Order: sequence, then structure tokens, then C-alpha cells
Amino acid sequence: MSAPLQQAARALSAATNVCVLTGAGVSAESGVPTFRGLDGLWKNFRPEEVSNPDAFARDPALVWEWYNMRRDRLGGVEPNPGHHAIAEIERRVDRFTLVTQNVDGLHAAAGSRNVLEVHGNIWRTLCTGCGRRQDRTGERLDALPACPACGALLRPDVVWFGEMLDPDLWDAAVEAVRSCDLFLSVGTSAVVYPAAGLLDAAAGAVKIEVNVEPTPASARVDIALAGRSGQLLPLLARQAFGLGD
Ligand code: BV8
Ligand code: ZN
Repeated sequence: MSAPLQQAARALSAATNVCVLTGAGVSAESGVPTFRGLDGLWKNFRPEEVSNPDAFARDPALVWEWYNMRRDRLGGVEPNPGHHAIAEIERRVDRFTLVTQNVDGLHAAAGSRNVLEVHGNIWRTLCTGCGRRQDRTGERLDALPACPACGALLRPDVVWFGEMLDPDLWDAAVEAVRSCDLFLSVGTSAVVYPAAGLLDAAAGAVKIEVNVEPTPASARVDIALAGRSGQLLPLLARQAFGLGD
């Protein structure tokens, strides 16, 4: 057991109020491609073409092609040991908040309860006409899905570049980070704001990062653990809470 991992486990076992921030690197362990990795989702579709409102206004069919491809690829994908370790940590500490940039719903599927999906959820649709939100988990949607209530064009209920995050979710995330005594950033490239700025709001906390490579956050944390989330998170939880194998 490396010294940093031991140090991180000691900090976790002493923590009473934990805030975890996750990114695509946690779902990567379930086979879900990340955004900026080599096999990344943005290999064929550039972010500016598919992840902003202007792109949707210009070519909704292209944006839906990308989201329907991602929804289809998520079909049958299961949470991995990293997701389950985060759910276990939540069960073991007094106060816990999970802030996720992931839109795939895998944290809830693993049993995480207090989850703030600050970038939305790919399974939900939002009507551009009447504003209805609908859970369309597992369904195959049309190339240009129409609202069952008003007939207007639906969009994925996710936050695109240039769009505001849900103010209530964001306020809850900032409050959770400000009040936590341990902040754990896992599997995020820490380049998308405002989520990447949460680390700097965790003033009084022990700050830990888990990532396979250094990120702009690595120099701002107390403990940077290099490795895969699906391996390090279960190790961390076992070491911190003396969980059996
Ligand atoms: C906002 C949609 C206020 C959901 C996404 C200029 C004009 C306009 C805005 C801006 C601007 N300049 C800056 C901004 C702000 C902008 C921003 O931050 N841009 C960056 C890129 C410069 N942010 C916004 O626009 C946000 N809104 O600021 O509103 C505002 C309003 C108007 C004008 C200005 C400001 C909205 C941000 C949300 C954007 N939506 N996606 C979806 O389709 O999924 S972003 C996209 O990136 C995803 O949401 C994703 O969650 C997010 C972050 O990516 P990561 O999760 O970190 O994934 P990534 O692939 O990058 O990295 C994976 C990491 O995992 C890597 O580090 C890798 O090493 C690691 N890893 C891989 N495998 C493993 C692993 N780690 C461990 N184990 C493994 N096995
Ligand atoms: Zn509608």
C-alpha cells in the first residue's frame, strides 16, 4: 500500500463530511468513452459541433445523432467497482455529497443517494416548447424526437457549453464543498468550469485526486493518487473502513 494511499485512507477514515466530484474517468471503468481521451467521444464529433445550444439550433439532427449514439452505447452498461466504492463511502460517513459531471446515471444505479448531476442526465429529455422534462431511460428516441405533450422538438436534458448550470444544484454543490472536511476529485480532467473550480472552494478540507494522469488540479490537492478509479477507490474504501475483501 503506497504511502499516499495510506495517508488518503487515514484522512477518509477521520472525515465526517465528504464531498466527491466525479468525471468521465469513473465511468470509463465501465467501458464508457471519456470526452478528451484517445478513444474520446469527441474524436468524430467536435464539442463545438454537438455540445452547445447554437450547434443544436443549427443542426439538431447531428446533435441527436451524437446523443442517441451515446444513449445506445450506455444500454446494458453496469456500474463498476469505483461507482460502488463511492456508494460505500457514502454509507460509512456522517455527511456525504456526490457532485458528478457525468450524465449517464451510473452513480445512482450503483446506490449513491445524494447525487448532484450538475451537467444533467442523458436519459432525460427537455421540451424546447413546453419545458417538460421526461425520464426516457433505456428508450430509443427518434432522430428528431417530438414532445408527446406539445409536439415541439425535444433536447437532451444536459448542460451545454455556454449554458448555466441549474442554480439549485450548483448552490448545493458549492455549499457541500465549502462545508466538507474531505474533498475527493476522481476521473476528471478539471478543465470544465464552473465544476473544475469547486476544488478551490474546498478551503478547509483535505483535498485528494484520483486520476490516471496529472491534471491542472493535481498541483492544488494535498494527495494526488495516480491510478485507475476502479482499482484505487475500492482500495481506499477498504483501507479507510476496514472492509473485508
Ligand atoms: C457556464 C454536456 C456560465 C453534457 C459538457 C467561453 C465561452 C463560453 C463559456 C466558456 C468560455 N470559456 C470558458 C467557458 C466556460 C465553459 C468551460 O469551462 N469551457 C472550458 C472547456 C474552457 N463552461 C461552460 O460553458 C459551463 N457553463 O460556464 O455557464 C456561462 C454562461 C455563458 C457564457 C459563459 C459562462 C457549462 C459546462 C458544461 C458543459 N457540458 N457536456 C454531456 O454531453 O455530457 S462538458 C463535458 O466535459 C462533460 O459534461 C464532462 O462531464 C465535462 C468534463 O469532462 P470530464 O468528465 O473531466 O471528462 P474528460 O474526458 O475531460 O476527462 C476524463 C478524465 O478522466 C481525464 O483526466 C483522464 O485522465 C481520467 N481518466 C480516464 N480514465 C480513467 C481516468 N481516471 C481514473 N481512472 C480511469 N480509468
Ligand atoms: Zn412540449
